[in-house]
Amino acid sequence: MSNSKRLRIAVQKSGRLSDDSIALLKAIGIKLNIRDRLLIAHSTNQPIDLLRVRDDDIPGLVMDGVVDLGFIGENELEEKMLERKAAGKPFEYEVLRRLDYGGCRLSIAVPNEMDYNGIQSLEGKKVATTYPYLLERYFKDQGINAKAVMLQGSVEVAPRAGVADAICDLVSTGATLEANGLVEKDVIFRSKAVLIKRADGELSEEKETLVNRLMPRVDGVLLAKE
Ligand code: PRT
Ligand code: ZN
Repeated sequence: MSNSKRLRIAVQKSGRLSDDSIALLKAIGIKLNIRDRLLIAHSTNQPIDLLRVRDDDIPGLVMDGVVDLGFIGENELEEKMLERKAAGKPFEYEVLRRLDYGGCRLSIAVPNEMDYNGIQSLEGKKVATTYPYLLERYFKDQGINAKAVMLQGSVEVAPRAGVADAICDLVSTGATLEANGLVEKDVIFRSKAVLIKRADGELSEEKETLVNRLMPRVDGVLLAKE
């Protein structure tokens, strides 16, 4: 990014968190000129630049100190933290605020016809997921020997395709599970969107002052919506 004096904020370019994150920035008085195809958007009234990327990239951008702040779902944040920790990469961050959108749960679901008597029914089985680190941590905590099979998409069809015995995926209404003949069994993680800050050293005084000026406005917006 061109000017390191400007506060850099990473947001999801296009997806479930994009609109609410942009709406929050606007609600706290940040004017943005967003052009659809561009990676970077500059604020016209604050020393702030937005980096618009895939949500998967946001934890790493914050943890590597490439951006100062980021909006991200806790599910993705925690998964990437575990992955980076295992790989010996920087994995630290600070949560500034838990937000009021992006709510979902990461759950284990099994085919309707499966005889399921608790998590021990998955002993020795394969479970398809996009969140292998969160799932394997859960198996470990529960003392279960099961295998997380990584799939980037179409997780809900894995049992029918014979790729796995069960799945572990994000759920909000449950309609996707139902449409695929699956039943939600164990919630392993509850998630919302959060605003995070890099923790790899202090921000410059100007940036810190700006963040400290913006946070009460975020609180005001969250409170007004309660
Ligand atoms: O392109 P990019 O990588 O940026 O986007 P993405 O496709 O990885 O993510 P996106 O936009 O789908 O989701 C971004 C974040 O939104 C997630 O990481 C969660 O924090 C949050 N979120 C909230 C959800 C859901 N609710 C959700 N329901 N993310 C995904 N889903 C999917 C789920 O995977 C399943 O396919 O919706 C389906 C289930 O929904 P129901 O309502 O049928 O239960
Ligand atoms: Zn993604």
